[in-house]
Amino acid sequence: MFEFRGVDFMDFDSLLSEEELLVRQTARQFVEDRFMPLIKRHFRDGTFPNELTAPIAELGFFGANLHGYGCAGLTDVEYGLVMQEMERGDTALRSFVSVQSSLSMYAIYSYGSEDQKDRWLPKMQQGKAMGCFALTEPNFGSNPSGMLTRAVKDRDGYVINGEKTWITNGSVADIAVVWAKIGDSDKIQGYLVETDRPGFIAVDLHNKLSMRASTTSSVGLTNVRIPAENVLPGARGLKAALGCLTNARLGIAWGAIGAAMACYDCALQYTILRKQFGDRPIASHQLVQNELAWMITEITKAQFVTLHATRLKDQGRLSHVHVSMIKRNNAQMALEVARRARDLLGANGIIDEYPIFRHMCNLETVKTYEGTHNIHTLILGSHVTGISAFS
Ligand code: TGC
Ligand code: FAD
Repeated sequence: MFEFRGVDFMDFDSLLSEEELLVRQTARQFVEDRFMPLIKRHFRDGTFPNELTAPIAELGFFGANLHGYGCAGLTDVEYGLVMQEMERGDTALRSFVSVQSSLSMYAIYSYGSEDQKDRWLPKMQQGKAMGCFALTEPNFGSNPSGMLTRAVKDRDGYVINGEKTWITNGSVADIAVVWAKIGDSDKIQGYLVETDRPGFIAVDLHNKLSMRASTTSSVGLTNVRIPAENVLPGARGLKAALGCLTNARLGIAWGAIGAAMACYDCALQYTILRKQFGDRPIASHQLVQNELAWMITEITKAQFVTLHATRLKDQGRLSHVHVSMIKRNNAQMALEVARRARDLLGANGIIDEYPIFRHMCNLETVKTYEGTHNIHTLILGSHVTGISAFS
């Protein structure tokens, strides 16, 4: 309904290069022209617009900050700006791109053999093969080190048994990055499992009230045989899986800013137009201005800290604890912006003519996945005190 103009209170754009501004504009235009006309229907129907896979690939957004294998080789800031614009559209769109790029392709890129990279990365970049990242299990979410899935050495490969759940794009994927324990040991290893192998089944989870436009599946692995060359040679230990999460969490931090911008922008425009108590716009009331002032302050703080963190990553100086701080902060910030924006629209805040309630529902997931708010609190707490709350 409203045209999105971007949110820049403190000349944030002056910190971006011409190339970064161009990448953001390209992503923004794509979301505006191709995605926004579709999202309301897909959110209602609980479906993802799969026809956008090819255009997303053509724009170079899959694996955009990886180098070689046909990937665009964007900087981390450019990639972050793409994530921001995708989630300004909907979290499902950002998840679609980031599970493919930051989790699945990144796992192959960082831990795969040259053969694995040559086989999968060009196809994934072109959107001709989709990936998923299967870590979470029904009884092991925040604590993946307890996972029950096992890969047992067979003559010429491995046999995998286990169950994974809440897997984004599980039923869409051609290739699954599956994390499993080796034999009887507690050692974790990453494996590539083609989803057409006998014994692999993905069943979609329906009736979600959040992320309705995202495909989320449970994955069963029953005696799934894979050859030895499907082991991701560098993906040893939970640390390897956590490395992928660090990579994706940075994109989530950028994405949350996009969702917050969409909610703020909508609430600002609405409160200026909406009149109550005579001819005064509701934006003229002090209590309403208090909400808008809070939102623009929090969005602006998040923009600057996230940009700084991402420049540190480009320089190889970002730690996973820094990433925990901004994922935790930005997800919570965006959720709170969405809740306050929803309130400012009154009854109109609860219908899908406006994007706010949809973002608000999605952001409940953003607060939970890729490490819950509590888990990131404890990662930070452990770092600053030197005392782990996990053990
Ligand atoms: P812990 O002993 O703390 O760590 C084991 C080793 O890993 C290192 N490490 C990390 N390395 C890179 N990145 C990170 N984020 C890391 N966190 C820890 C650590 O230094 C250690 O190294 P070393 O050399 O000393 O061995 O491991 P723990 O078992 O105690 O677990 C810690 C905990 C709870 C923080 C971790 O398990 C965790 O982050 N849990 C949250 C689980 C999670 O985030 N799951 C996400 C699933 S994927 C998903 O949600 C996708 S949604 C995507 C979408 O749709 O967009
Ligand atoms: P739990 O771990 O059971 O946590 C429940 C509550 O207990 C939370 O509030 C948590 O913070 C709290 N809690 C747990 N332990 C502690 C503690 N030690 N101290 C304090 N509080 C604690 N996973 C994948 O592997 N791949 C995917 O692609 C993927 N996509 C997802 C998509 C969606 C839409 C959703 C909702 C989830 C997805 N997930 C995926 C799973 C996600 O990563 C997990 O849901 C998340 O890690 C939390 O695990 P859990 O849901 O089992 O919650």
